[in-house]
Amino acid sequence: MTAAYPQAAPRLIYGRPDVLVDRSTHYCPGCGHGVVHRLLAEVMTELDLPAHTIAVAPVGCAVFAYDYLKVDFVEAPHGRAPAVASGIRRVRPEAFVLTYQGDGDLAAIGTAEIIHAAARGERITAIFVNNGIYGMTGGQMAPTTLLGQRTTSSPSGRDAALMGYPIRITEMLAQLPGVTYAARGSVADASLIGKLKVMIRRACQVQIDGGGFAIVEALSNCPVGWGMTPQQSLDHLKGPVVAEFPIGVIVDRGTPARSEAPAPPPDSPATAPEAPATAPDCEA
Ligand SMILES: Cc1ncc(C[n+]2csc(CCOP(=O)(O)OP(=O)(O)O)c2C)c(N)n1
Ligand code: SF4
Ligand SMILES: [Mg+2]
Repeated sequence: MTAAYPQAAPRLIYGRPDVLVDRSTHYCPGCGHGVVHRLLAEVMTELDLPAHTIAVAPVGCAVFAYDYLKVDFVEAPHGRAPAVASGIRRVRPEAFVLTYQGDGDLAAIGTAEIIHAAARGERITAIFVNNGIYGMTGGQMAPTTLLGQRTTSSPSGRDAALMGYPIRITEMLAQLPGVTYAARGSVADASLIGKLKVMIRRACQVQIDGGGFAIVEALSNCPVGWGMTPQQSLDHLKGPVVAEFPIGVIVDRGTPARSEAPAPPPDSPATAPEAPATAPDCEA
């Protein structure tokens, strides 16, 4: 006869958030997009956001994000997610508005849209997945491609004299007073993924608290576009990629009441110049 031992109640230590659809994705093995989807699903669930969320999907490998996250989605033309999100913000002031873009999408064709959405201090949360390449279209050079990196459109490696330098666009955006929060994390290992989640959570909380534009750049891997195994691509992320794109919070201006004007940058005059008493003559 076997003795009956008391059984401890099962403790769930890892589960799939309901907002993450239970299906296979189209992403290549080892791709970082799935990790970022997972973090978003966890954060949205923890902050009770899915029912109030309107997300904007990019054109790029994450174009099918709407098939994997169970929230309302709008599909934007390539690069235009911040403009679409700004429109959604105006007609649905109560919604939680999220954009998801790759580096070709956000830092190349959509440069104007992201800069002006940030300058306006749009109350949206932007997730920027920087894998240093145009993944979807076959691995062409992006503005974030490293110097020396071989791509299908820089087969001998990116040459600064011919192709310019990589753009740290998150640092550029962080200078704008409309940007409440800007940070860069990475999917390179479990510890960094945990830190990236904290950043995504903060970027979502900023919007909930009535702050301005919030952006998190996630350094991600594209093993196929980089011509590497998944493990090699993670090592590459931790080496040359992070050397060019440092990880950390770039700015966190807190979340002032919406009625307060955003703080002026440190080197600008404290007050705007006064408008002239009379309108200048405008003779054509
Ligand atoms: C207006 C327009 N221009 C160009 C394209 C072609 N195109 C589709 S995805 C893409 C680049 C995607 O790269 P990225 O945004 O970095 O996303 P990834 O696939 O790397 O995640 C381009 C140029 C398009 N679909 N629409
Ligand atoms: S091409 Fe790159 S970014 Fe696109 S799914 Fe494959 S690994 Fe991911
Ligand atoms: Mg890309």
